[in-house]
Amino acid sequence: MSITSRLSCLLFAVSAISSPISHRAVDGLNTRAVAAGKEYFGSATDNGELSDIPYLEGLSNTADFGSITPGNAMKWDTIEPSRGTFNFANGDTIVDLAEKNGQLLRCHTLVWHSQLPSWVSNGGFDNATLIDIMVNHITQEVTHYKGKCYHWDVVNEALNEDGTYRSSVFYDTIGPAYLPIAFAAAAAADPEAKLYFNDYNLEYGGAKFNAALEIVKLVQSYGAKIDGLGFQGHLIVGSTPSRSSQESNLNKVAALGVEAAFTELDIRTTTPATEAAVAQQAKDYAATVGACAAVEKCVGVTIWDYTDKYSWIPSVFQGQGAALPWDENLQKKELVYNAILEALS
Ligand code: 9MR
Repeated sequence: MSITSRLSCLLFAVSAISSPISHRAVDGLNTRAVAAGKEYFGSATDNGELSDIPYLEGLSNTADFGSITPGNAMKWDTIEPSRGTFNFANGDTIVDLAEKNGQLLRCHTLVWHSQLPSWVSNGGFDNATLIDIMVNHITQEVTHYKGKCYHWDVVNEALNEDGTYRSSVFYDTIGPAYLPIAFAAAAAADPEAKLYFNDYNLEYGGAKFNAALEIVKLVQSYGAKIDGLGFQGHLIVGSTPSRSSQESNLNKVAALGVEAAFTELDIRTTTPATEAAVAQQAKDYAATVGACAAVEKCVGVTIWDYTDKYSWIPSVFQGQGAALPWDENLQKKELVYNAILEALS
């Protein structure tokens, strides 16, 4: 343990002893993040998990989580499964939970090629009609959640790995203008929400990251509001970029006058995880969270659920997982958890 972290532990212990019990600060990921000048440390969640009471208790612990993100409840296939029919029930459940717990909400996501109903992707709409459909979807959803969403992931995963635009019904029909049109519609429906473009594999720098910076500039050039770039942060143990290179990426975002956040952080490994892998994972979490802590414009970190029990990884990457700071039995991985705490100090 470093001298500074020993000092802060000592100071915490002293202040805990000298404070009346009712005012004793509880140390956790979110309280540390806020003490470090960040806006929150958060977790994704999903409706099906909320009946798991021990899970729910952990998620609702605001010492660790000051923000939650619906993993699926606000996606197009859930919200508007057929044209003009809106189903806000699952999203409302997550909103109510955040309100009850006093947590912020990162709302996710309005325009994405995936989890998009086929009436949109295969509708054969012309440019003007698809713009109407997209703007209507955004307007209805953002208006429904007006005042509830601290952040909105307005457009998700618009890029290929080489930095070209991903083919999707939106890009193929409307062209790159679908991005500023989407951001303008979201801003009109809720001027207070912070609006993000969100994508994965931006953490490595390079072509995809540079293209994400160009998207920020594109939206700005249309005069539409964009507030932030979301780094999803689906990383790999042992291949996570260094803290300094992640800091340099975050500084490039800040130079465009917008903020940044890690929006879906998890760091996967081969399962079962070896002791060496967990030790490396702790360092990789520290590199990423530490980079955010060091750059003022990085406002917060969200992990993509907090426990391996509900991680998406094993279903998509066979033989991979153990990506989160809590294990499948909802037990904290002390090494990883403490490394994040320390990175926030
Ligand atoms: O966590 C989500 C999982 O439950 C869904 O099955 C999956 C379907 O695509 O989406 C997951 O969340 C994704 C997020 O919305 C966007 N970035 C990648 C995430 C992991 O797939």
